[in-house]
Amino acid sequence: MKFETKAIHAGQEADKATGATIVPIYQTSTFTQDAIGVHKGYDYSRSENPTRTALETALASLENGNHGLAFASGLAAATAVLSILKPGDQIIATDDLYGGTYRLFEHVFSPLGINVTYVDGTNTDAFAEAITEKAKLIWIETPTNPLLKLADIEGIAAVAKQNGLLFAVDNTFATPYFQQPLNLGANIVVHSVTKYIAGHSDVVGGAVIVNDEKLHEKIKFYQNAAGAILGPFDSWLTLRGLKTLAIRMQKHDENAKAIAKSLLEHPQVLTVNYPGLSPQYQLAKKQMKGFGGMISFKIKGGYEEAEKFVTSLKIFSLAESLGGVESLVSYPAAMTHASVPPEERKKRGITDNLIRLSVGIENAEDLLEDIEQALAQSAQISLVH
Ligand code: P1T
Repeated sequence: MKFETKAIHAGQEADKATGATIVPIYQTSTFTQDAIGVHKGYDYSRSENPTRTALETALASLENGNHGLAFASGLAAATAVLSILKPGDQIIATDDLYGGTYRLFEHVFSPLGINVTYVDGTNTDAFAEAITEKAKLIWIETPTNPLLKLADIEGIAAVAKQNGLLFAVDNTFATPYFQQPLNLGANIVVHSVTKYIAGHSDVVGGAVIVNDEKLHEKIKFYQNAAGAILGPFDSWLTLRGLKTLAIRMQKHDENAKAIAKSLLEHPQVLTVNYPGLSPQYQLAKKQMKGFGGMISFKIKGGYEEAEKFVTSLKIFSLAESLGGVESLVSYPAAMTHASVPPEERKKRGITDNLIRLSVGIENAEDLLEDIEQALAQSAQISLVH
């Protein structure tokens, strides 16, 4: 089966009990047993729930993996992966990351003795150079949040393999429609399903997809033992969103291409970060089937110009998150990456004039017009300065 068909059918057979064509929301905490320990495969919804199983099966299928696990958020999914580490272990991670992932590394796992070394993810050799005898896991985002930098998945997978490390890829920005890290040698794929996978800004959820049986067993054990599972209704909403992932991603991609191009040509814009216009374009072409719907750019000026731009937009909402059908704008320094200390932000290029767009699937001309008028408003501030 091809991607579009799997998104609609994998794990989503007609309901065995009733024939319901669409997977029902099994809104139940527990399952009645015929005798002690005799049941129909489900006993308690933290351990397993049929609606969640359908989603987990579908996600595994789309990432070309053997096993999927769904969690209460993207960060809960990341936590479940990190649970396989022990005090003293080292993680090597890309230095451009979602601020919440950085916070999880620095303020939850680092105090437990799990240390993270950050490297420039665009430089594959940097991963090899950072490895100590304590290294256990390489963790990357590609494209990264918020600077849309790329890391070479195949190259880093080779480094991980040579050194006996596990390799996890947060595939939230690209989605399996555009990039399939397990096919390129990664061991673990992580998602914030809150974003493109669910796609309608109405669910917070996460997922982990793996091939290896033992790894699956460990993470599934943690899922049940720690309990941050995705509930039945959120699993169902995510399944519903997933059915249109392919067609949504095509439109996100088409709209973002048009917007990135127009930003690049605009005198009020200094730089544009977008895989399709990046110095890493060849790598993007090699490992991605499309560039996605995310763009970040530096506006001429500083905080005031950026603020004027984000508050002048009429169609784009000023909001955290990304990947929904509606366009969003965010200001990383004070929103998604506020948990990264100011000096670290500066070092990493998350400056006061950086703006991030999650380009939705509205009409491209409407979006271009909206950006044009907001840039004109921002230019007025520059004139005053
Ligand atoms: O919000 P949550 O579902 O827990 O997912 C965390 C997460 C993980 N990985 C990436 C790449 C992410 O972008 C996120 C969440 N990001 C935002 C909320 C944001 O606006 O960037």
